[in-house]
Amino acid sequence: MGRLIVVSNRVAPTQEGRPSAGGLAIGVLDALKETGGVWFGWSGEIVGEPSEPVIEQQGNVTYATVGLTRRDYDQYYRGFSNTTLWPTFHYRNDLSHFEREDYAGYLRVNETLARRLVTMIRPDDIIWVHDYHLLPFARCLRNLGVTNPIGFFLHIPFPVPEVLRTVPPHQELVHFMCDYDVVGFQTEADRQSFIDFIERGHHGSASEDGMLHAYDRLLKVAAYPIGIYPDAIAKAATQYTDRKAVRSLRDGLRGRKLIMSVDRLDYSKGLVERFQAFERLLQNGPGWHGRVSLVQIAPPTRSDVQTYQRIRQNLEGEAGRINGRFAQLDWTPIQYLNRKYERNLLMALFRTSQVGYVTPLRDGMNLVAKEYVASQDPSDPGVLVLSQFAGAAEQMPGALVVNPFDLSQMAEALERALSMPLAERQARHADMMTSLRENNLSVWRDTFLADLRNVATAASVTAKAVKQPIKLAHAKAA
Ligand code: ADQ
Repeated sequence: MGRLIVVSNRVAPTQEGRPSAGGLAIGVLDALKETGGVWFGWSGEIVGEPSEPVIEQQGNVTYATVGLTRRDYDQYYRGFSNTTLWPTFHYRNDLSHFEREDYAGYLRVNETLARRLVTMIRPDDIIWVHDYHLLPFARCLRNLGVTNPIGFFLHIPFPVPEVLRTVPPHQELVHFMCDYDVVGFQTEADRQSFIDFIERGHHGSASEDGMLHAYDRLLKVAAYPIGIYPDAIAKAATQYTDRKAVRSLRDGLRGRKLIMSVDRLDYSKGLVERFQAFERLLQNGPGWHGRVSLVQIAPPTRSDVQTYQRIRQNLEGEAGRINGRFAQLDWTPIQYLNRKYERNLLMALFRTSQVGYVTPLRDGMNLVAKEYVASQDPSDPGVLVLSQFAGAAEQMPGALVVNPFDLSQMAEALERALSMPLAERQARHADMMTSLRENNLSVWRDTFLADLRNVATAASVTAKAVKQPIKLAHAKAA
C-alpha cells in the first residue's frame, strides 16, 4: 500500500494533548501512522519571503510546512477563504464579501502550495486534501502532471445552488472540485446540494452507485460524517473528574443545575440566539432563578476579521444585559469564558453538567455535540439540546432537536431537558452511544480512504492527466 499525503490549510500540532487537537488532527494522524506519509500545509507563520517547506520527521510521518507572506495571508486566508467562502457556505451571504484580488490570491496560494508539494509525491501515494481553503488544489496538482488519486473532504456545509451562486466564481470552484477522484461531504444534504448544482447546470449527472459524471470526468461523491472515539472520550471524562478546575466548578454550583456550551467564537454557532433562549427560560420560569446556570466557553478565533470583532462585542453585551436583569448576590446566570481549555478537561466539565446546549445556526458536523454525549455518565446522563442545522443532527436520534431561530422552542427544550426523568435520559443516551460507536472516527477515515483507493484502482486503467490551465475568469491577475 502506498503512502498517504494529507494536505490541509493548517498542519495540526503534533504533540498529543494540546488543546486544539480536534477530530481532523486525531483522525488523520492515525491514518498517517498506519501507512506512513506526509502532512503538508501552512505552518501558521507569516514570513517575509516565500520559502521551501520546513521538514520535521516523527516516526514514519513527515510534517512539511510552509509560511505565508502577509499578502498571501490577507488574500487567501483572511480574504477569500474566511470573508467569502466561510460565511456563504454557512448561509450568511449578508456577511460575505468578495474581492477579485482576494480570489486571485486564493488561486495563487493554491498553485504555490501545489508546486511546493509536488516534489515530495511518489508514484504510488494517495493524496487527501481537506476543506474550503483548497478547492482548486487537485487542479493545481494535475496542471503539474500529478496523476495520483486525489480525494477531497469538505468539513463545512455545502450550500444549496441558489446560495452558492452568490459567490461570483462559483462555476469555476465547482469545476475545480470535479478534478478530485473522491469528493466527501459531512451529510447527505450537502452531497445533494453539490449534485443539484451539477445536474441543474447541465454539467453532468449522478448515478445510483454514488459516481458522478461531470466535466468529462468520473468521480465518487458521498457523505462521510466525521466521528469521534466515544469510548476514549468517556474514559478521559471520568479520569479528569477530580481535576481542580472541575471540582471548583462543581463546588461553585452549590447544587444548581448546569447547562454547558463550548464553541469557537463564530457567528455560525448561534451564540446570541442561545443566550436569548436561556433568557426566555428564566423569563418564563421564575422557578429556575438561582437554580440553573449556563456556562459558555468560547475562545476567540480569526479575531483580525472584522465580523468576528463585532460578534464578540455583541455577545459580551448580551451576557451582561441578561446577567444584569436576573443575577442575585449569590447567582450569576451566565458565565461566559473567552478561553481554550485542555480537551480532556472539557470532557470532564461536560460530565458535570445536566444539559449540553449545542445550537449552531449552521454547522458542518459539530463535534462538540458528539463529545458531550460520549462524556456522560451512563447511569446519570445529561441531555443534548441540538440544532437541526448541525450536521450531527442526522446522527443523534436521542437529542432534543431544535430550530435555533425559534427562541421559544429552544427555551421549552431547555425546560424539558432540565426536568427529564432518569429512565428517558438513559434510553436517549444509550441510543446515541450506539450511533457514535457505529460511526466513529476510524469509520469516517477508513471509508473515505477505501473509496479513494477503489476509485484509483478503477481509474488507473484509463487514467489521463487533466491538463487545463487555471483561467482567472473572475480574478484580476494580482
Ligand atoms: P469547528 O467549527 O472548529 O470545526 P467543531 O466540530 O465543534 O467545530 O470542533 C471543535 C473542536 O474544538 C472540538 O473537538 C472541541 O472540543 C474543540 N473546542 C471547542 N472549543 C474549545 C475550547 N474552548 N477549548 C478547547 N477545545 C475546544 C470544523 C467544522 C465543523 C466540523 C469539524 C470537523 O466547522 O462543522 O464538525 O470541522 O469536521
